Amino acid sequence: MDSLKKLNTETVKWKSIKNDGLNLEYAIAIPRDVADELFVEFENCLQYFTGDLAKVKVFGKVYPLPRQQVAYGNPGITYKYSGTTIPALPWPVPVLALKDFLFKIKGINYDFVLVNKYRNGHDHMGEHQDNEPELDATYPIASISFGEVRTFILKHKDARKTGNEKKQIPTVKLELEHGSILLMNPPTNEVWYHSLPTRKKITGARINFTFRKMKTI
Ligand SMILES: O=C(O)CCC(=O)C(=O)O
Repeated sequence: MDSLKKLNTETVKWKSIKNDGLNLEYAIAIPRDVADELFVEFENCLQYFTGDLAKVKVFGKVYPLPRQQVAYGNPGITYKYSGTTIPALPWPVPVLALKDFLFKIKGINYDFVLVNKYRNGHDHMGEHQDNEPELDATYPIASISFGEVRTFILKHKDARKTGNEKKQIPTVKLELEHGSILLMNPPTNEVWYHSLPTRKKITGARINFTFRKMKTI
C-alpha cells in the first residue's frame, strides 16, 4: 500500500479510445512489482459475499454468481442490480489505498466499489450496462484489474438490435492487464454494453475493482 503512495502518477501514459458514444482511457498505471504485492494483499484480506448475495436472478430464475463478489463504500450506501440489493461494507485498508490512488491520479473521490474475483477462465460476467439510477452518470467508472489478463468486450446498443434497427458498429475488445486502469467516461455506459466472457484455458485468478460515484441526495 505504501508502494502505491510512492508511485509517480504524472508519468502514466493514457491511451484514449473513442467511437460513437464510447469514451475510454486506458493505462497500465501500477507497475508489475507493486501490482504483484497488492494482488497478494487482496487475496489475504478480501472476503466475498456468500448466501443470497452470491446469487443472481436471470429471467426470474436464481443461479450462483459465475464469479465471487463483494462491495465496499461509504456508510449507508447500497447498490441495486439484477434484482439484488448489495450493501457496501466498510473500506478495508488496501482497497482504501486504491481509492486514494484514483483520487491522486484523476482527482475523483469515489464512494463505492464493486469487487469481482474471477477464480479462473470459467468465471465471467454477462453483457450489461452500469447505468443504475443511483449512480452519478457524470463521473467515469474506474475499473482496476489485477492478476490474469482477461478480454473486456464492449458492444454498441444498436449493434445488439435485430432487423432494420441493427447498426453495423464493430465490437471493441480490450485486454485488461495486471495493474491497469480503464476509465469508462460518460456517455459510454448509456450507449455501450460491456462483458467479460469465459476464457476456458485460463487457470489463474483475476480481481477487478469498479469504482463508482453515487448521486448525493
Ligand atoms: O471484471 C471486469 O472487468 C468487468 C466488471 C464489470 O463489468 C462491472 O463491475 O460492472
